[in-house]
Amino acid sequence: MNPKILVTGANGQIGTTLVSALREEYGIDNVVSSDITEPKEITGPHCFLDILNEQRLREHVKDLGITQIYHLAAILSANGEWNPLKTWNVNFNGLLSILELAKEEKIERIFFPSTIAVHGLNTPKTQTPQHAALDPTTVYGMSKVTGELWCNYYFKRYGVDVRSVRYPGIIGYRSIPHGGTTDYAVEIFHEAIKNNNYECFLEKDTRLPMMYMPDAIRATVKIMQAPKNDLQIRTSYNLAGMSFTPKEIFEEIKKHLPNFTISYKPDFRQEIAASWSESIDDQAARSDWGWAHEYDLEKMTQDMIFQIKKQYE
Ligand code: AKB
Repeated sequence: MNPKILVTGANGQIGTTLVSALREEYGIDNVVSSDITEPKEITGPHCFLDILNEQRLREHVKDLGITQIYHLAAILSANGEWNPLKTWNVNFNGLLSILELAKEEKIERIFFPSTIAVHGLNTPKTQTPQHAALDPTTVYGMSKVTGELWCNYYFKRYGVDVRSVRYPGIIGYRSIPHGGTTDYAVEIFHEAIKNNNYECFLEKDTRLPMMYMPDAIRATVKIMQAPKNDLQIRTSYNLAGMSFTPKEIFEEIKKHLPNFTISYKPDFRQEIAASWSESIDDQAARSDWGWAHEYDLEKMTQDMIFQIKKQYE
């Protein structure tokens, strides 16, 4: 039988694409999107839901007969720094409500997105291992590390089947990310195609782990479909696709758009980026549940340019 799915934070960068993928996989009526805003396009059942309204959340889950929750609602790294207490409240208390509800209502499976933002200044910078020091400097990163530990606790203590990956920066053409440090890697495509020029808010040699959206969606669906006993890690799995610097992605785009120019004007996001890893070792995900990425910088750039050009035409 198909699961009945609730996606929180469904209008965000990942949610927009994930909801379509889940509707294709499980049927339109089996996937309810929710957010504090209306979706740009109504493609199936949607409800207004503020993740801090625990009672509403509970009512929706019961009334709709929800069996799985993809809990995406969160404030990202850069925006989080403008209002740390609100970010903690949304990111951490929102997750706790989901975990409590999952325990009480016997929700079959939960997906919790973690992030490379859990890494910090004492984390090994290259090929960051699955088990490493996690000492993030942003409130977003702090809320995600703590969230990972609580997910593990609910799994071990109450059997709540919560699954998680640490997303790198995600690049996609269907939605514009808001409030993240890796957002430049999406903006750069739009500005290259619209204006032939981009002013980058990170320094040219800042290397960060990234992933193309189709890979991120495949990873998410795959870990949620994996047999329970295959998953040895119940905090969150490292996940890798590619790693590049602003200069490298600029050079790759320039192969397609020879007149494209870039300038660099680092802002407060530079310090956040500098505290994160440059590349990730995701061997555990590969061996436990068969994860494998498909897109590298070259293949992703080619597709992004093709898709975004189509949108502007
Ligand atoms: C951000 O930049 O905050 C996010 C992330 C890496 O989790 N894209």
